[in-house]
Amino acid sequence: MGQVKTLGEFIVEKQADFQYSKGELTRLLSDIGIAAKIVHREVNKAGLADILGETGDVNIQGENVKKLDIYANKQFIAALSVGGECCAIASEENEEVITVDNSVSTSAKYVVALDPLDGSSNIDVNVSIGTIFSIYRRTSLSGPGTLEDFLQPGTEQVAAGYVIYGSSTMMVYTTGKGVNGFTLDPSIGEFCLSHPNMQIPKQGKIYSINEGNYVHFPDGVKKFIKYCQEEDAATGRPFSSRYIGSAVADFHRNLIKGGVFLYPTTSASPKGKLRLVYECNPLAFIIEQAGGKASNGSKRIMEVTPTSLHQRMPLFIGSRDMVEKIEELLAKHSIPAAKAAK
Ligand code: AHM
Ligand code: MG
Repeated sequence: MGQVKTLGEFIVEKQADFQYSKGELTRLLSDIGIAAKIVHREVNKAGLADILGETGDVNIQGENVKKLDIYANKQFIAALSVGGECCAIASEENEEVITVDNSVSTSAKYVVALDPLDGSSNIDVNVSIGTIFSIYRRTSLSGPGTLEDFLQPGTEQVAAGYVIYGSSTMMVYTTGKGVNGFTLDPSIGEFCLSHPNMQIPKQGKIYSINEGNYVHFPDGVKKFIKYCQEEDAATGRPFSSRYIGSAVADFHRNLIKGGVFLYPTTSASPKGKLRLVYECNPLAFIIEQAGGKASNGSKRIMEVTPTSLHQRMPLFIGSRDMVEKIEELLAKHSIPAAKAAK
């Protein structure tokens, strides 16, 4: 076996890639790694402890909050607040931006947006869940960060990543120079580089969508589903349908094997379900760095300027050829606004 490279070693090594880097991003990523290990520990014993189950509270999205969501939220906020590199945090669990206001962080350059524990419907049933994060350089000049710091298009992301709490726990991230994956070795408590330079196949054979919503999908999406189910030797169709219902887990599988994840508009979620700032954008940054594509159906996800923190967006993300096929079918079968209004 070759030499093991830990996440800490890797991050420090890569610091040299950034001119003028003073190590702030290095510390920020390390802090996220530490919080991820703590959340991993709790997720792994969730079935044993009284931590499992719903608190009865409803979060700002109107969904029931599970206890582990709250636990994970606290851990990430604590890790990012004490590190001194982050001047504001935005979380799916908090309606407002959390400003980090202490003597160290008034000079902090970065803001972090995150979904501390995504895949809430899978927490209670021992199915993979994840954390998603996105790091921006602040646009405000000094003091605690502001809402505006988070309303930057995804193209401005400095780093983004996710942690998947699956059959093993992994952290996958990018700083805009490719994508690398680290698997947690619980025996030594370290994330170890296991998936260097991850690349998604240009054409995949998996499509991931909650097909129960079929009747509510736009026609272009319905056509794409039928396209995936047709027989065609040249493209290897029919494709496989795989849907876990945790965006991180569906994304991670498709990143490795090739495939596409779709969360279109539905009548229940007319603007899509996933959140632009801390779900769509970080995954979009990763997929592009891995050679794939992320679209809202007509536009590159990372070029959409957010107008609010918890804004939702349709998401089509994965292998390049598959996302382009969806865009083509949506363009062909969408009803022009004027005609639809009649
Ligand atoms: P959450 O933030 O409440 O966990 O919701 C996001 C999740 C994603 O992980 C997943 O892709 C999607 O919701 C599944 O939604 P659905 O149950 O409608 O298929
Ligand atoms: Mg979520």
